[in-house]
Amino acid sequence: MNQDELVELYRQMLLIRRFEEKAAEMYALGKIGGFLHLYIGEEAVAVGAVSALDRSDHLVTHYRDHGYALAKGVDPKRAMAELFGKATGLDKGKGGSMHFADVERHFWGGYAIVGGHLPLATGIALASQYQDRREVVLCVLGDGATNIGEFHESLNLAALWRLPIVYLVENNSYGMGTHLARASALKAMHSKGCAYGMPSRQVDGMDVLLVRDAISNAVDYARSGLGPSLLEAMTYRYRGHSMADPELYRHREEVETWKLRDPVRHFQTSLQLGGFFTTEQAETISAEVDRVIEGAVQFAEQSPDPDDSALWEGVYVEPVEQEARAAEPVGTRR
Ligand SMILES: Cc1ncc(C[n+]2csc(CCOP(=O)(O)OP(=O)(O)O)c2C)c(N)n1
Ligand SMILES: [Mg+2]
Repeated sequence: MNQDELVELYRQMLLIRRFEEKAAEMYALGKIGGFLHLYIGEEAVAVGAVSALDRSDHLVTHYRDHGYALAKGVDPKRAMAELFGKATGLDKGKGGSMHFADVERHFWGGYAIVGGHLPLATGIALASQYQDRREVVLCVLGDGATNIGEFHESLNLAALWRLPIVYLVENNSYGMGTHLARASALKAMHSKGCAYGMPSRQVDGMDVLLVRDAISNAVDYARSGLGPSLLEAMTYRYRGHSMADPELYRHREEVETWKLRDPVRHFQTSLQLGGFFTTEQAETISAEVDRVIEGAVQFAEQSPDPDDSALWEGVYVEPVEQEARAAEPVGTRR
């Protein structure tokens, strides 16, 4: 990677960190309602993984989705507006935190049902293979989702049909308030891949370049027609499961120990030591990111609420639209 690309990875991680901090603040002020699952502490996983994709590759993830949306290039203004439930949001204010999506960027969500998105992601990979598009799917899930039936059904078919998909488990040790040692028979999530004969490995999820490297290899493997892989990024969420979590299941010391390896600070230090940027340049990036976040909040505040009639929009696909889509030649269908 060249200097600009490295600095861009840093900027994206900082953008996610500040976006999430601001979202927490806005939630406390009552400007954001519903659920809010923050990604603070896990930034290196999304940024490293998405940087290994081509623009047309597909991304499907679970409800802790803000970081992935921003890494895939979603406009922070539209993301913040979605949290505020405004008409200018990514889903016109009707999806909220857990359902970010951006069809243009092949970012298909944001799913609230644990493991429910795996068959969808696997289906997108099947479509890519069937239509010979050479687009790879990155499917992100939590450690908790590896115990769900859809995980096993999806990995089985993906391996059987050699589908172009990479399953990436974010192992943050917990599913809500339950430690994975109390929920999973196997402690290493990637070892579950051997049941389906697919390449599997663990990677340090606090190091953006290591994540990027691991995902790049898996993406190349998938794109060349060899099939799926299962990766496990070891990471940690600094905040509770959601904003409503009193965090009675873990000790403060555990959180503090993980913070010592903070992915954003760690990467900033590496870049400075490597001579890729100076302290002044880091400060300039920080100020720029702050401006973007302030702009996003302003945009969300000033945007209109959805009209009542929006309740009836986007519920069903019009039959005419369906027919038109079916008539498109194979390979151009969306
Ligand atoms: C099928 C299903 N069961 C239970 C829930 C409630 N639930 C929401 S998040 C969650 C924990 C998932 O943990 P993990 O997959 O490790 O993701 P993380 O929150 O750690 O990122 C559970 C059990 C749900 N949303 N869907
Ligand atoms: Mg988890």
